[in-house]
Amino acid sequence: MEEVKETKKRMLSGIQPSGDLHLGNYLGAIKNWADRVNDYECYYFMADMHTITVRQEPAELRRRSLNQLAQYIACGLDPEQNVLFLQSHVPAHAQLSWVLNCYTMFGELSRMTQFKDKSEKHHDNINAGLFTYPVLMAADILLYQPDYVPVGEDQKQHVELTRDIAQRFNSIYGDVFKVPEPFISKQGARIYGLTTPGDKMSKSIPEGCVFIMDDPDTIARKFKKAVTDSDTENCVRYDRENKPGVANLMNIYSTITGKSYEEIEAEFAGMGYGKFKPAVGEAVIEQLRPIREEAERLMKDKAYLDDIYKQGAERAAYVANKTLRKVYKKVGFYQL
Ligand code: ATP
Ligand code: LTN
Repeated sequence: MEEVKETKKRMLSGIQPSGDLHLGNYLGAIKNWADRVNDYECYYFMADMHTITVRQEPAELRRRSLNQLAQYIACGLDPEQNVLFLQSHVPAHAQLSWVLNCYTMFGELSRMTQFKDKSEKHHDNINAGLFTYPVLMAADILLYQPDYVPVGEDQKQHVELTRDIAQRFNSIYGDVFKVPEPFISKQGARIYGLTTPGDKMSKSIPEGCVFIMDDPDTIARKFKKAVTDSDTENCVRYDRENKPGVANLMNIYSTITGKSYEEIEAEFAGMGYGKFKPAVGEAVIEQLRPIREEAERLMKDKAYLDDIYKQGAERAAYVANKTLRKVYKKVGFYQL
C-alpha cells in the first residue's frame, strides 16, 4: 500500500478549529476532500497555532480541536487513508516558521489583504503573530513538499507568498522545497445563507447557517424560514440572478441528491415553495443524520481521537522533520 502511495501527488491543507462546522464547509470542502483520497496522498491538519492570532477561550479551543477531528472523520475523512493531525503537535511548524521569517520581507507581509482585514476587525490586538501568520502558513505547507494546496479563494495570496518564499530559498540553497500550486476547486459548491442568499453560509449568521451537529428539528425549522424570493411566482425554477434563495436551495438539493436542476424543477412542478423548502430540509437532515450520529459517538471516545492525533502527529513529523533537517543544514546550523 505504501508503494502505491509513493506515486501519488501530495495534497495538504489546514483548517482553523475556530468554529463549528456547517453545511457550507461540508458541501463546499470536506465532502470533496473525502472523495479525493484515492487520487492523492492527503494531509489535513487543524491549524490551532493560527487561531491564537485572535484571542481564543482556551477551554473552547481545546474542545473544538478534538470535536472537529471527530466531525471531520464522521464526514468521511478516513484517518487511515488521510494523515490527520493537530498543528501544535508537530514542533517543526514553529521551527521552520522562524527560519522562513528571515527569508520573508516586511513589505511582502504588509501587502497581505487578510492582515489588513483582520487588523481592522481586531484593532485592539494587532499582534506580531497576525502579521507573520502567512510565514507560519508557508512553513505548514513547505514542510510536507506537497504538489497542491486546496484552499478557498481568500487564501490564494498566502499560497502565492509561499511559492515566492520557496523560490527565494531554493535560489540561494538549491532545490530544498517543492514549489506548490494552489488548488481552487471550481465546482466546489458555494452555499449561501438560508436567510441571506446574497452572502455565503457562515457561522457568523447562525439563523441561516445549518451546523452539521444541528438536530433534525432545528434543521427543519431553519429550512422553513429560508428566504425564497420576493416575486409572487411561487415556482421552483433555477434563476440565480432573480431568485437567489430558490437557486441556493436547488443547489443544496442537487448537491445532495445528484439530481439536475431540470429534474428538480420537474419534481416540484406546481407544488410551490411550501412543499419544496421542507423537502430540501428533509434531504439535508437525512444526509447529516449519520454524520451527526457518528460524530457524537466519536466525540465520546476521547481515547480513540487522542490515538488518531498521536498517529497523525507521528506520520506528519516523519515527513516534516526530514525537510526541517535539510533546511537547518543548508542555512548553516551546526549539527550534532
Ligand atoms: P465562516 O467563518 O464564514 O463561517 P469558515 O471561515 O468557517 O466560514 P473557512 O474556515 O474559511 O470557513 O473554510 C473552511 C472551508 O470551507 C474552506 O475550504 C471554505 O472554502 C469552505 N467554505 C466555507 N464556507 C463555505 C460556503 N458557504 N460554501 C462553500 N464552501 C464554504
Ligand atoms: N490560513 C488558512 C488555514 C491554514 C492553511 C495552512 C491552509 C493554515 N495553514 C496551510 C492551507 C495550508 C485559513 O484561514 N483557512
